Amino acid sequence: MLRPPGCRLGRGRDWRRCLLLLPVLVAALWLPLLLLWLRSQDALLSQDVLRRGRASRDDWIAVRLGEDQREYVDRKGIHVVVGHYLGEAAASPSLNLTDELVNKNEFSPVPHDGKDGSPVQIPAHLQSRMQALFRINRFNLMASDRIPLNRSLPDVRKKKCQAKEYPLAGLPDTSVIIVFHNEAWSTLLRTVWSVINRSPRQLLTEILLVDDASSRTFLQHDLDEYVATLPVAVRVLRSPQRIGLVRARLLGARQARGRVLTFLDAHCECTQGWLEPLLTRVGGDRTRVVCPVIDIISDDTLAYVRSFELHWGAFNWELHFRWYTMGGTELRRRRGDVTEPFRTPAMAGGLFAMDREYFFELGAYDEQMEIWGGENLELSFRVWQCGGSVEIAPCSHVGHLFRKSSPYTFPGGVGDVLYTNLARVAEVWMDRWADFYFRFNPDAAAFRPKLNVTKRVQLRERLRCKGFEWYLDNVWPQHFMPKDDRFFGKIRNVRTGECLVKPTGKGSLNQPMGTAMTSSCGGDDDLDLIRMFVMTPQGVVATDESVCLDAPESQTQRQGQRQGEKPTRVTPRARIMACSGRPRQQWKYDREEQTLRHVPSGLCLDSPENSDEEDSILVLTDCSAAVGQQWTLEKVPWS
Ligand SMILES: [Mn+2]
Repeated sequence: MLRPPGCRLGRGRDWRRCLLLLPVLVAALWLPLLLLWLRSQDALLSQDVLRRGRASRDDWIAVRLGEDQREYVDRKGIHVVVGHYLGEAAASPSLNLTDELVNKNEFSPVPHDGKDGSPVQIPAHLQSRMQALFRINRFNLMASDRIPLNRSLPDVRKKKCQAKEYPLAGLPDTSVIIVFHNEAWSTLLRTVWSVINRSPRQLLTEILLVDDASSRTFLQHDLDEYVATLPVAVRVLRSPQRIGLVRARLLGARQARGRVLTFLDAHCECTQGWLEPLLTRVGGDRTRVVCPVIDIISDDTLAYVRSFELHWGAFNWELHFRWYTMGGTELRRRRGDVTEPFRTPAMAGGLFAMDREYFFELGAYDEQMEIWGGENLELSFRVWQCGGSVEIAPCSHVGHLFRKSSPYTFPGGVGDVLYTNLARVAEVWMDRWADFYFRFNPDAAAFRPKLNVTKRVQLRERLRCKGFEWYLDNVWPQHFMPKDDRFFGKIRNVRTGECLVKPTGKGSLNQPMGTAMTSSCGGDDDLDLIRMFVMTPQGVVATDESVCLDAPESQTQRQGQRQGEKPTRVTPRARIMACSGRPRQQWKYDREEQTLRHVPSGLCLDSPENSDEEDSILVLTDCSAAVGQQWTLEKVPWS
């Protein structure tokens, strides 16, 4: 029996000693639990992941990576993989690559390579060849070519998901549509085989491979011959000219015979049970657009790595897609059942299932969108604002090969293509927030006068879609966009005349975070987003990328509670951190005193005079009349 030392019951007065030991015992039992709880709180906070980049989009996600991918792992085991375009010159796929190399299909599987999603080890003598081949598709082509097309994968689903029954009888069938452009043979056909092997045959009407004008020779006749041998109907649809992702998907969708369209990228691997949750949700309500959880296939080793489930998709002030920690209401709503799909403000875009008729009723895609980028936000806004919903089914896991850079060429230039697409999204769907976008993103604003969006605006009117404000209020209430109910502008310290800025440094996550600081405010016409903040009626001081003014709880509590004891030496520093919706990020602005008071601790945000050399670092001190504690909120017009 467990008994504290020196406490032996049954010996007269010793019961008193036992009683004294009781609190110690209780504390000892609770300590590990408390530590666990604190860690989980920390993990919650650090799950907000995002990255600012000139032109990045969906090719990134928060992941918990395996042993083999040390280079990505931070100390919490969480990180962000970011895909971004290279400059135009660097984006050329033929850079130093001969036609012979590019057109050679070197697929030659080694029986156990990549088994169960394990990483592929390339022998030392092949390393230089491996690096040469890497440039073709911007992933480890040699590793991919060594993995059998039907490799096994781990079942990464939660236990409850694995146990869940999906009666197939009432489910709609689907056409799987895969667009490719100069894809590698092994990744394209591993995608196809993973669909064939892991989808209930009666639900899989066909697989449509849409070739967006690939030039590689093995993707022509060889591919046609190969797919004819497959046990599922697979058709290759070809576009003679490069038409881009949107129009290629439309080409596939128009040919599709299944009731549901399921879009996949050409470098995916579907895991056990991926399809049933998607079709169950679309079958239950055809206005639901349903995405799987997107896991990671490493571009270095082709290892399959499970990613987080509790993220939802949204975007930043530049309209770049981002994953953020799921909103509190949605978290609470599904606390009872982790298998429950959750709603997401936006989808990453590559992988989703949607009722075919609903897809066309809702306006399919904006055909004026070129090549790639922005179409995911366009569809997300349209679905939500026009009466549907976008959700993620946590029991459906599909791996996607994330690259660090794009191997594709962008006819017309990367910037022009992306900004034109995003400008179309803003102009049609975002109402006053389009003005905000163009005002603060001059690169995109240059394309605004050239846009012709008449047809899409007519579509919006015909479908009687709701406004963007409705979307923000109802679909993404945790958003950090400016709005009439909140302050938007610069937060200036009276003593220094400097303004609060978003940290440029990345924390252990690839996210702007760090000590809260001030720096030059710039002129009145200075619209640098680094100095722009919103302050909501709930007292959240937030800026782009969903980061918030934050005060470390442990320090502020020490400061606040130990009054009467000898004063603590720690002066808490204010921080900018992932928005969490927790009280430690709650502030109150007093218009009279011009103070920014941290609600839980009652301390004031201060730019103190004598803090060594770093006098722009902000701290929390007892509220006084100090001029360093005075702040002005300077509104900046945004629409
Ligand atoms: Mn992709």
